[in-house]
Amino acid sequence: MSELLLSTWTFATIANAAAWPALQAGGGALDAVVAGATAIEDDETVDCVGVGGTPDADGVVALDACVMTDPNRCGAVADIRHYPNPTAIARRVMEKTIHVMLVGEGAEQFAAREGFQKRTLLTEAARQRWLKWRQEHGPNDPNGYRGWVPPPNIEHAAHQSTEPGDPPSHDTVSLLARDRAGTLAGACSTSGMAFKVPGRVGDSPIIGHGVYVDQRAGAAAATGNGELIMGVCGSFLVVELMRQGAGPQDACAEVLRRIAERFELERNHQVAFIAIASQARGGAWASAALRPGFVHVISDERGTRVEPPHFTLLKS
Ligand code: SD4
Repeated sequence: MSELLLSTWTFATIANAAAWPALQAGGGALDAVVAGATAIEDDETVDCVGVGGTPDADGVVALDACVMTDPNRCGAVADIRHYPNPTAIARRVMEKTIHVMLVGEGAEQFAAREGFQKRTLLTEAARQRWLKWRQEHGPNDPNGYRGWVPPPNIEHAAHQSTEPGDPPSHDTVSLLARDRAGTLAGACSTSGMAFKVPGRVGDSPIIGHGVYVDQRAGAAAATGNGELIMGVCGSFLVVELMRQGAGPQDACAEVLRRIAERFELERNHQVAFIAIASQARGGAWASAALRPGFVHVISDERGTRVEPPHFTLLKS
């Protein structure tokens, strides 16, 4: 089976550049998704993952991530505030504990014991974004938490006309890889929704929501508004539909339809999925988005390309 690395949003070219050479040279799928996510986490210019990520409403950067290769092989962390590489910590949770998910202080103690190095996650650029947001929509907003308008996600804003001054928001790197042996792996890493209510955790680190991998059926990963994805167990459902015979594009499209049917969508709501069918199911891959604006990054035998999704549900 030929190697494949599929990831979300333009900035994932950083991930593919870091991870593709080793994958193409025969490296493992799990190594590839962790290396790709780590490269983005370490890049301060990416304002939604790792160092440089956008903080919560209190100005605190809180990172979430997970990795998965099969139902019995997955790891996750959430609310990581002092360590830049939550994906590598999630992998360590999978490999070194009997658990799937560690959060907050306990996750950070685990990271310290495992030798991960602390680093300040809030950059000056992110602090300035937060100060601007706080001035405009801060916690004194008379509507309370519900009055906090979810800002448009960065890539959506870049492709659509949005209100001037809308702050950029939630984006996430989700990665799926297939190695030479045909093994699939998935990872997802994010600083979550910009200016989120402190303590909020989205889909990204939750197995079945942000990522799901079953070597017998396929792999899927999500990006976009976590609350919408969580309402339908998004990534799990994509894989489950592939298990039932759908191709990856139809499976992603069906889950997006389910979201559109069951939520009152707002202008800024975006969701996208990437998916790869298992070897036994033909190995095809696809991406699909709720609205225009999403792009995936694909590396395969033809090289690395940034492309629009195969399917978009809504026109705008
Ligand atoms: C979250 N799904 O925390 C993430 C954010 C994201 O594109 O993917 N934005 O809800």
